[in-house]
Amino acid sequence: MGRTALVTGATSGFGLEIARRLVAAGHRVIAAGRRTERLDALRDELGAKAICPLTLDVTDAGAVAALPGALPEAWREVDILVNNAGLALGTTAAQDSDLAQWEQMVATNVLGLMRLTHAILPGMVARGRGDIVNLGSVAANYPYPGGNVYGATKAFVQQFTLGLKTDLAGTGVRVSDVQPGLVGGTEFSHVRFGGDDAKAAAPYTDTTPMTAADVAEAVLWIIGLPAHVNVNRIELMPVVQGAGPFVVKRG
Ligand code: NDP
Ligand code: 8X3
Repeated sequence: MGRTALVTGATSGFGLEIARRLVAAGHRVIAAGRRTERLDALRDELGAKAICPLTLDVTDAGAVAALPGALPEAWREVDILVNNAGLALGTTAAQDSDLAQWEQMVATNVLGLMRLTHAILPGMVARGRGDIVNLGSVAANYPYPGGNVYGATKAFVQQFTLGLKTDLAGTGVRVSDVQPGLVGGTEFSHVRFGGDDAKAAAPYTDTTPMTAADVAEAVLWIIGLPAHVNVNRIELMPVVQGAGPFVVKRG
């Protein structure tokens, strides 16, 4: 039977692909993001029975705390929460970084994800079932130059997921951290480099990154596993990627 999912960051990239695939698999989706016109377009594309658009800035603590009560009555029992909304800003060395960018990454990737979970989790536990899938990153596991706060936010996602897993043991609620590496074709790099198209394209030039479809496939696999199986964390890289070398300054 179809379940009700709430996908944050459903206006673009992974979230949009995950929303489409959830609907194709027979579920219905509360599609959340700040760009209302894209959410409305998704509802028009897939139908109002399949998509409930939710204009939501995950950094708005009050709006998140009002969930799920602020949702239309028929959509309040969220079975699947995909905490996908997130961003990286810049690749500047820590000592040269913009504090406002750091704060926005923490507000979105850490506080937003944490607050969404706090709002939705009690209902799942009361119903004895539910799936929370958090979008982490390989950046949680492998530091790279200029990845400082972004990587730290994704390390939070990993540790929070594992902490939730411990608390939720036996409740029927599952929780997973999906950690992709290089993925092209989303707006991630465009956002990271402030709309500079040349810089945004560089990481994907002359190579074969993963796609949003690859990540969505993993998410659908996780939630489709038998109810007694929990994927704690899963790391995905394209074949062309590997962990970087240590940085050694000489001279
Ligand atoms: P996109 O930039 O394509 O999508 C990001 C989504 O997050 C958008 O839908 C955006 O919606 C939403 N979002 C950003 N800020 C907010 C906010 N304050 N409130 C609500 N929604 C917000 O990126 P991806 O699809 O590539 O990335 C999705 C997730 O996956 C992120 O958490 C990212 O860190 C992670 N990730 C990405 C990788 C990659 O290489 N692409 C690799 C590993 C992890 P809107 O602007 O409409 O609000
Ligand atoms: C996004 C992947 O390598 O740009 O999380 O940090 S990376």
